[in-house]
Order: sequence, then C-alpha cells, then structure tokens
Amino acid sequence: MFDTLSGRLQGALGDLRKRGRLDEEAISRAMREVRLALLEADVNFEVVKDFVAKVRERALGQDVRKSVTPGQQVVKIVHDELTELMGSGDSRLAFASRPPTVVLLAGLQGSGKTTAAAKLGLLLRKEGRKPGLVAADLKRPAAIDQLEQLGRELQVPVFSEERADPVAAATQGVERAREEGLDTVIVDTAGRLHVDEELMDELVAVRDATRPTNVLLVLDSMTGQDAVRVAEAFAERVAFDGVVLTKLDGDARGGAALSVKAVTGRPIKLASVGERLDQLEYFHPDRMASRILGMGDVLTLVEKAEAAVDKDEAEEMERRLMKGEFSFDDFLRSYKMLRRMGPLQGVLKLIPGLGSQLEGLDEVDERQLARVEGIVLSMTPQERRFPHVIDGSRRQRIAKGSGTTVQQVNQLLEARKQMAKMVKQMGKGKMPALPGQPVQNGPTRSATKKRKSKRKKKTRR
Ligand SMILES: Nc1nc2c(ncn2[C@@H]2O[C@H](COP(=O)(O)OP(=O)(O)OP(=O)(O)O)[C@@H](O)[C@H]2O)c(=O)[nH]1
Ligand SMILES: [Mg+2]
Repeated sequence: MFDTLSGRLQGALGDLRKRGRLDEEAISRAMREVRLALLEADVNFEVVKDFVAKVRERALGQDVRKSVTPGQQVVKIVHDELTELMGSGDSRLAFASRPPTVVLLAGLQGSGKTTAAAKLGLLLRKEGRKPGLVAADLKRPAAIDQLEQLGRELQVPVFSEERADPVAAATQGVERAREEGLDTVIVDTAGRLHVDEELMDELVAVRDATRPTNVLLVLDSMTGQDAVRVAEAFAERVAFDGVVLTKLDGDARGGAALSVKAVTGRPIKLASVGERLDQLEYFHPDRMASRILGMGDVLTLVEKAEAAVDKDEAEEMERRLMKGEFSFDDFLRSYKMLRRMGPLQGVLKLIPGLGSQLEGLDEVDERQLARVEGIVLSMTPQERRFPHVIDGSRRQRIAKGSGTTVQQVNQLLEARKQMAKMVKQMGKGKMPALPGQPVQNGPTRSATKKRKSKRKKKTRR
C-alpha cells in the first residue's frame, strides 16, 4: 500500500531523524523532498502546497528547536499533519435510531460498489448486526447475479426485483429487509461511466425514496486525482457523507487517499485493502499515517489478531506457555492463527520497524506455511509434544513423509526452539526485540532499577 510514497517520505525524513540539530537549510531540503514525494503520489497540488507550508512552519518553530530529538519531532509533525489531512474525524458509520439503517453506495462504473457492498455486509455481520443487501442496479443484467452470488457466499440475504425500476427495486428491497427484521440495509446502485445527468437523476431519486442514513461514494484509489475530481462532481449533485476507498492493494500511489478529504470535506470511512471479502476496514487516518511513515500499525494488528484468534484456544495456549511448554501442536496452531489474519506480508507490515525491511519478502508465502504444516503433520503425536526425542533417523523419516529435506526439518526444529525461548522470555515479562528495533523491555528495566537501588541502599549501610 502506497509503497513508493512511503519509501520516499521515509527517505526524505530519514536524514533529519539522524541529526542532532536541525538548521533551516536541512528542513528546507527535507520539505522539498516531501513536496516532490507527495506530488509524485498524485496528491492534489493545492493540498501539497498547504501541507508543506504547515509542516515547515511547525518544524521551524520553538518546540522543535528546543527538543533533544528534533528529527523525531519533525517526523511526528508530518505524522500529525498527514492524519489531519486524511481527516481526524470519526470514521464510523451513522446508525439509525429506528432500524433499519440504510447505506446507499454510489460511484463510477467498476469502482468497486458491488464488491464493497458485500464486504460491508460481512463486516457488519461480524460486528453482530443483521445486514441485508439490496440490488438497485438494473442497468447491467448480470449485476443482480453478482450481488446474489456474493450474498450466498457470505450468508447475507439479498433482495432484488428484476422487473422493477431502480427506485421501486430499492424501496421494495429496503421494505422487505425491514419486514424480515434486518437492522442494516446496503443498497448497491448502478455505475456510471462518468458523471452523467440521467444516472445522477436516478441516484437522487433512489436516495430520496430510501432516505439513507449514510450515502457513501465509492472511489477507486488507483485512479488518483481522477477519483478526487469525480468526488467533486458528485458532491455538487448528491451530497454524500463519506467515501469508501477501494483497491488500496493495487499500485495506488496515495493521491486519492491524501486529497479527497481536503478537496471535498468528506471523510474516508472505509478502505478496501485487498480482493478477499474480509479485506474491508474502517479507515483510521492516524493509523494510515503511521503505515505510510513506516511506523507500523499495532492497533490494527491487535484487532486482526483478536478477530482471528479463538479466545478459549488462546487462553489454553497461554496457560501451557506459561508452564514453559511449547509443543509443535502449539507451533502449528500459532502458524494457523497467523494465516487467518490474512496474507502474511500485509500482517508483517503492521509491525513497527518491519515495514521498510520487507522488500523482496514476497517469498514468505502460503507455500512456505504449507510446508511447515506438512512437516509437523509428519511427526508422531509424541514427537510433537516432546520435540527433544526427534533424533537423526526420525528427522529423515519426517523429511521423507513431508516431501522435504532433512535440512528443512532441522530449520523448523530450530525455529520452534527460538520461538519457545521467546515465549518463555515473554512469560517472564520481557518483550522480545523486533527486528530493526532496539530492545525495549519495560518491566525488566524497572526490575533492574529496583535491584540497583537495593544494592545502593546496601552499600550505604
Ligand atoms: N484488487 C482489488 N480489486 C477490487 C477491489 N474492489 C473491487 N475490485 C475489483 O474491481 C472490479 C469491479 O468491482 P465491482 O464491485 O463489480 O464494481 P462496481 O462499482 O460494482 O461496478 P459496476 O456495477 O459495473 O458499476 C471487480 O473485478 C472486483 O473484483 C479491491 O479492493 N481490490
Ligand atoms: Mg456493481
């Protein structure tokens, strides 16, 4: 996501970070780089001008000059301003006090409306709501099929009226959803090639008939500034409450995400970060700013983990880990949890300090995980629980059974050992060091302090 922008911004600020003191010249140079990086990412020209002026002014201010870490301060300012730019407001949807809440999705052809409708249905269902989908796109014959198929896959009911006009289809759909006791209704509308009058009128009519709680404009982030211009044109005709930004997994440069709020005054509410149906997230400007600056996104990581991990399973595992056990069954289980959290590379990027080191890490892929699974499954239950019994001949047998080499089996045995060690440390309150990060271990440091002060007291006596 925004890899080029991210790399260039980190490059521009990296030099400042290392310096003990900042002069105007260094700041000016960094700001020139930031400006170029943003323009290259297809961010709106006016937006860039404003942004750089604000950061520059704050960077030259007293707070930074007096700081012991001026470079870090500037990075923080950039982070704050990026957050502000993408909207510091609330990314949540509005919910009607009397259900159903109606969410109307509008946007150009192919921007991702139908997919986003289905993904939003899944997201809401996971939150414990009862969502339904309404097909109000009668322009394309296959549109209803597409929505129905997605609904079936996700077990979200779909309401469609083949012969009605869009306004009738939408109203009847919402009505039927209400009758069935659903609390959120997502209305998928017809796409338009460009902002044309006829379809705009249709959209306005559908809106007036269904009185949506949220009108969301779906924008394809790959189209950069075009997306922003589309948003401007929509805003003139159909007031929308927020934006759904799609295809952030493609080679989107970031322009749309960074400009749309400033240009239209409407916040991004949701972002689609991948093709899989569970890859729609609420948009958090501060977290996005952290990701862009390579600072990781621990909050999203924690949320993903919570969603992927079965609580009982995790507690059971924790209990055993605390006792110092870490069998291959545990190993396999944690691998599987990681897998449930989505494509590995995406997950790893959320870890602070790791993002920028992931170049060429495409090889950490599903195949590798499958191999690990194969090796563990070739072990006997006893071997999985007590890995120390795995001697040379057993290693050979396991390699044969899993279609791998003894060397690969050895690697895995070593990996488990390392992980067990790490887990043991964590059990004692130490944080394992992440690659590229200095060791930071809160509890232990204070423990050493205590010990030191005790010693001092002793010597005083
Ligand atoms: N990679 C990726 N592809 C996406 C994403 N969202 C949608 N797509 C793809 O984009 C194409 C268009 O998506 P649709 O949801 O059909 O778009 P639409 O706005 O409903 O299109 P119309 O109904 O024709 O106006 C499909 O091939 C989707 O699979 C995304 O977040 N990432
Ligand atoms: Mg569609």
